[in-house]
Amino acid sequence: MTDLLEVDVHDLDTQMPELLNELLTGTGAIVIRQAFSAAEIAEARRLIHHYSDTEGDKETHFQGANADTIHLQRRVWNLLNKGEVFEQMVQHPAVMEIVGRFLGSAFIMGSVAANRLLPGGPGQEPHVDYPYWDMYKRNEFPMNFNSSFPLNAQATILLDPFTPESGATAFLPNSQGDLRYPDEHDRKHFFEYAARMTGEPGDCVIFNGMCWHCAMPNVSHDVDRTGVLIEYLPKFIAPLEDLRRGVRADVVERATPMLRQLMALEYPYPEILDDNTGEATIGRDVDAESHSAIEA
Ligand SMILES: O=C(O)CCC(=O)C(=O)O
Ligand SMILES: [Fe+2]
Repeated sequence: MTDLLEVDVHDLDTQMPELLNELLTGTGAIVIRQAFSAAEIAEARRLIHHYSDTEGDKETHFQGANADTIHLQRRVWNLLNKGEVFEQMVQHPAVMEIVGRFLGSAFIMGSVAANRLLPGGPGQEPHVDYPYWDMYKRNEFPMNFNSSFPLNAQATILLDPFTPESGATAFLPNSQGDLRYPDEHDRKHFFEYAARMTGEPGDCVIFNGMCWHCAMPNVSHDVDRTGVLIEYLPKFIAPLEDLRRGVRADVVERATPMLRQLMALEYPYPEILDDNTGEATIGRDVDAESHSAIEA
């Protein structure tokens, strides 16, 4: 069993090279133990249960084989609209520092959603995450596309005990290097050698979305297992959820500079350049303001 490398939030600068290597070329996953307080976790869990009990069935992914149990896997999307606690959760200071180094300081958020697996709920097929998530259509991606630099960082915040029984996310350590979507015939190897992202409520796992992984079946009788799934992307990747259009005005109005950056409000493209007046904006010699809240 691979133990997840634990982040020491009190000595991040010293540990940073080791953490970044672990994500890029090591196992592909690290963990911040007890990143969130019991009160934050309880509030997030209450809200997600409320929305998943009252909203209709939502789009989900990697569940093509589970038509009979799909109702036991519940998604809640666009969490920034569903409680202030999520505004805090997506901008945890240590996560921002690590992801800012991993993806570049102007990184954005592509999605913040919950995955709730009730007892009996199904696991997913092993996969890679957005923007790689449909790489089984390999010819739609650039030639020589490779794992040498990252275009995704995933954070999973555990709201319940993630155990082998409750369906803790499985991942194949070091599988990110190949950068491909696992085939059907890779699954036997995957399930034989997969490690698990186990932990307690409040823990936050950060992993490289190129690493093969999946939610596992919840075979417990009593653990209603929920993870908050946050997808971070470099500034130039189109986000999965349209936060610019989808997040309510009151959330945008009270957003910190970091949250504005995460919602891609500071990233101007695509733009109708034809509407702009004749000043120079980009170039080393232009005295442009930084677009990054982290650099500010
Ligand atoms: O909920 C989990 O354990 C993992 C979910 C996941 O990997 C996904 O939906 O992309
Ligand atoms: Fe995933």
